Amino acid sequence: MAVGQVIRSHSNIYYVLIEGREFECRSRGRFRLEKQVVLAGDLVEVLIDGEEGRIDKVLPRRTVLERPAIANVDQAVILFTLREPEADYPFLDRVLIHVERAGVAPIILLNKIDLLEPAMVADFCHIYGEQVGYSVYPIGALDGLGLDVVRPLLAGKLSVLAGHSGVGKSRLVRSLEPSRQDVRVGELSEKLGRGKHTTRHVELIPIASGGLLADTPGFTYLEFHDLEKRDLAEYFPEFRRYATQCRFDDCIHNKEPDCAVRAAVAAGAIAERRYANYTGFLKEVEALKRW
Ligand SMILES: Nc1nc2c(ncn2[C@@H]2O[C@H](COP(=O)(O)OP(=O)(O)O)[C@@H](O)[C@H]2O)c(=O)[nH]1
Ligand SMILES: [Mg+2]
Ligand SMILES: [Zn+2]
Repeated sequence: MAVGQVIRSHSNIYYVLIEGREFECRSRGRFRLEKQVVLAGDLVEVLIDGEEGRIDKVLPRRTVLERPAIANVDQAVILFTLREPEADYPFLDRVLIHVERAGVAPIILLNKIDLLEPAMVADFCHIYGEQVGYSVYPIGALDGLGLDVVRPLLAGKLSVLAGHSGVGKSRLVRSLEPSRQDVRVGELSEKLGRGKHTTRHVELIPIASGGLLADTPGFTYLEFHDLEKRDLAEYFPEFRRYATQCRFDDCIHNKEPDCAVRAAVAAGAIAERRYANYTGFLKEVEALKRW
């Protein structure tokens, strides 16, 4: 019996990576009866027979991400651009909340720095790195800029790529793993199939320098289900140190008097755009509650 990780599946065949080798596996018949789902990223016990195998057991999942459906994701690598395509800060802040709620650690890669003035890069790193406290790395996936810093962050981990269509996710995969020129760049494949019964194809790509990468459509239409208004601020880490100084203990930093978070926004210690997204999300949470 060996333990491996499911890296993709195709009509009841699961491709399982065991010590760097790929095995074609079927799941035990009983799984289908029990409606047990095997996800990409699942750690599984496999009975090997030559090049093939049978999945006997799915090991407990550390994390489960829905949309895209992947188990045991260690981190989300969020690609963001300021040009081509233009910055979409509400989307970035939304994805950050989504991955944090799934218990997945985010890393932000500011891509296409070849198109940016250094001051724009510095400004972005200042807000999301220093003020908010995330790990932010400026890169250029096309020319391989900054990728030597990124490689060690991926080694030994299952990372899911997130970001709008066109930000360079597929280009990054190809730059990190040149053997995968079959990964299509510059295609709007992510726009296809919404609302239809097309299965979203999930594939985990092994990177020679270590780690698995999922370049998978998803992270769209993220809503704040099961989130309380008072809990939203938890996902804005830069609010924390000010929130303790608000006049009211249950301040949600919206319209309350003597709110230290709003004062910090006015003083420039919290980015206005982050705060604007926060209040926008508050309204969404409220609207969902009315249902
Ligand atoms: N200038 C520039 N273009 C890039 C960079 N990275 C990716 N691109 C281009 O951006 C376009 C979209 O890239 P792609 O990887 O398909 O984006 P995806 O939709 O996120 O997978 C392609 O034309 C890429 O060549 C970069 O660092 N600089
Ligand atoms: Mg792509
Ligand atoms: Zn407050």
